[in-house]
Amino acid sequence: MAEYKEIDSVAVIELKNPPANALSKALVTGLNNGVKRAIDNPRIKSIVLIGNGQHFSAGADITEFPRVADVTSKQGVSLLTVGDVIESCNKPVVSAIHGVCFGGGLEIALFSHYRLAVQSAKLGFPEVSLGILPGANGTQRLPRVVGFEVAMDMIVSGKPVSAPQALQYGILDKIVDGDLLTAAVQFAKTLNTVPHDRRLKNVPVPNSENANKHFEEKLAKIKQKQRGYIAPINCLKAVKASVDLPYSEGVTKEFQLFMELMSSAQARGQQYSFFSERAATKWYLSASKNYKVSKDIPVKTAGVIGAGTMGSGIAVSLLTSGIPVILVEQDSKNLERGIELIKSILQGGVKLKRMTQSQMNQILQILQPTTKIEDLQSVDLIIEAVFENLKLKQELFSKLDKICKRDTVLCSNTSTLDIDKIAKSTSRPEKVVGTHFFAPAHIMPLLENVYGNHTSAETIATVMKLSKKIRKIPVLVKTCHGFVANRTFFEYSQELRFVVEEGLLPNEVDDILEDFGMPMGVFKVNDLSGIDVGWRIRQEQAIANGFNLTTNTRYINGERYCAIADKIFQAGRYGRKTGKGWYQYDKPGGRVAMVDPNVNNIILNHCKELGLTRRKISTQEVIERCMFAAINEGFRCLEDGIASKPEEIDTIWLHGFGFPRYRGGPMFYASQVGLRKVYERIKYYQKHFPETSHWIASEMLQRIAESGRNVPISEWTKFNPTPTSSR
Ligand code: T1G
Repeated sequence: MAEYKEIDSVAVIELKNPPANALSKALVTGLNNGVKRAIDNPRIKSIVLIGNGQHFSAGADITEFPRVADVTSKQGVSLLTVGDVIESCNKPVVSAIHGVCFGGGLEIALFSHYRLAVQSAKLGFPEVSLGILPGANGTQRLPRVVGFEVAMDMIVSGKPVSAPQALQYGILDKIVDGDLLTAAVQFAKTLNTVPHDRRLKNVPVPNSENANKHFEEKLAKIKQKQRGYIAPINCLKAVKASVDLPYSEGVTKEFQLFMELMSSAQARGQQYSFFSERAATKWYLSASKNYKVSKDIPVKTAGVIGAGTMGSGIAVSLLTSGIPVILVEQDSKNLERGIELIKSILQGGVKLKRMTQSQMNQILQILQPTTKIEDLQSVDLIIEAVFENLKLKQELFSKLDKICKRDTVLCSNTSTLDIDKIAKSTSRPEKVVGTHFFAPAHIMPLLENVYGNHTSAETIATVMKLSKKIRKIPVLVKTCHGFVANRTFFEYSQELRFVVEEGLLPNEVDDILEDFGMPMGVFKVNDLSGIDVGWRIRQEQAIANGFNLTTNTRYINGERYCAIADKIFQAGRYGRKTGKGWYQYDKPGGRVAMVDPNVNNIILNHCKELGLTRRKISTQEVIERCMFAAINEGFRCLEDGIASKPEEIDTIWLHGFGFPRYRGGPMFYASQVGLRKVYERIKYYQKHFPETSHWIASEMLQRIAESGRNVPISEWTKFNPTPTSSR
């Protein structure tokens, strides 16, 4: 786990725990033994610590986290024990860094007396995103190198810094070219003793005069921007302790704040999220079709059809990842509007210093706008982002099938339509796949990729690989109406409309959801996506099912229906874009949502007309109803084989809907509430709302709940009553 060798008078200890040298118990013990061996050998004058493979170290081994004591305890070999051994060693210790040097890895480096790195290395403390803080004295050591403000920013944000930036901050002593080991050994040979100030615990925190002011400002920002999260606050407090307390007391404070986080439900949720995001990318259809064995087609050029808001955002995602795009619109007016949209998105990036003006100009060089669909004949992959209408998409795919080279992958950015029905219009159904982007497409991290019954493994591998290339978090699901995202979100939002029909006002519901941790209440989301959009979808569905939907509709085939949204639409309130929807806005397109008495009147009149008596509804009922409805549908997606594991559903909610990371996702939330309780409450709501079929409990949920034991989330799928053959 830690390999020891000697090069002349220098001991080299190589951290070896692929793929990222996570500091497992075994690696930490190996490191400790290596350093002690070097100390005991009189021929050795200095020590180099270096990572094997691609990284120095990704920090503590998160898979070992339930055993908290392993990370910090003074008993046995912990990071702190080995850290003390390194720091107090009289032979100079040099950390030689490449790849990532994160968390506990950076703490090891800060215990070392010198730090060298290659130009491409990245250093940081990402612990906050796991719901914890750097618990091996990182919060006390980093400020002693970089000062209070920079340490606070790095530890509270969790964002890594580049090697040049780290050099500027003083974290690194040197950036080296060429072979890192050779350079580090050469450097180590020039060292004889360890000066007092090379042991960071001896050094005061520089530039701490304005620490109180910076602390207060940061705290206010955290409370506003990371509402509900406790880790950033504890991170901040721990860094502040480095200024307020002597080192020995600061580390005690850090330990106390660390333990508080480590035992919190939030940390469990955030750590689950880390692993579920990774699990979600690992798709498996069969032994010969899965992420390990299936090869992708390299996407060197792409086409995007439709230059509206979605199409433009998709084009930007591709272009900024270096993929040349041919952008197709039906006429020059729409094309021009799309180009302007793309330019304004890129210009926003320049303003935020994410790119320079010249980089923006280079990006525009690889954009080829056209009104001729024939120009797409030789691209590797096409993403269609036209209006959500099956017939329109079928016609388009049929045309593309005739125009494009045989191996072009044809993707539809549909959010609901059955991929098989679109694929049917081509002679290459194996090349047809769904790529469901979320708006705004250049920002939202999720990409819900959807395979149909004929989609080939090669096509799936291609879109999964492309997703990563364009910096998205991909999840693969099977086709059905609405896939996982919209199927589960539909039940969530429908239940909330019922809550409004029964007694609460939209702003009251939104407040509850935002307190729960959603970035935006469902009615504000609805205003953003457009009330007209939802109305059109409902109308089209009704027509397709031979049903006439009116504002008096209360039931569709015996199912409860709430027509308030249709009445909001009828009042010409289409959402933010018209300056009014469920809320009143400061201006059309404005962001400031205000309660509008006219909306309340529409709701109250609706209830009066239907003779509905409104009632008080508790926060608990609101959360249970929307979350449990979504969770039940999540279980149904698993039963139907639309999702293959709960982690996929959770990743979709985290990155498609901004579900609070500290709650892990709806399925993880269910596991925390307890499936027995979830199941019982679903049965309770079914009794009270028999005309809403989403309260019929999923069989899989029922089986787990009635199993009489606390089944871990990783074992849920074993209870699937109807496992699909493809899974
Ligand atoms: N522990 C265990 N496994 C880890 C790991 C870690 N720290 N980091 C990565 N892995 C696994 C990951 O699950 C995946 O496994 C594989 O490595 C490749 O990762 C005391 C308390 C290092 C930049 O938060 O940011 O130190 O899915 O798919 O895109 O204060 O992983 O293949 O089975 O992400 O190249 C703080 C988290 C720990 C770092 C590589 N450290 N990791 O990214 O590949 S807490 C972190 C990352 C701590 C101390 C504290 C990234 C990466 P599998 P990957 P990648």
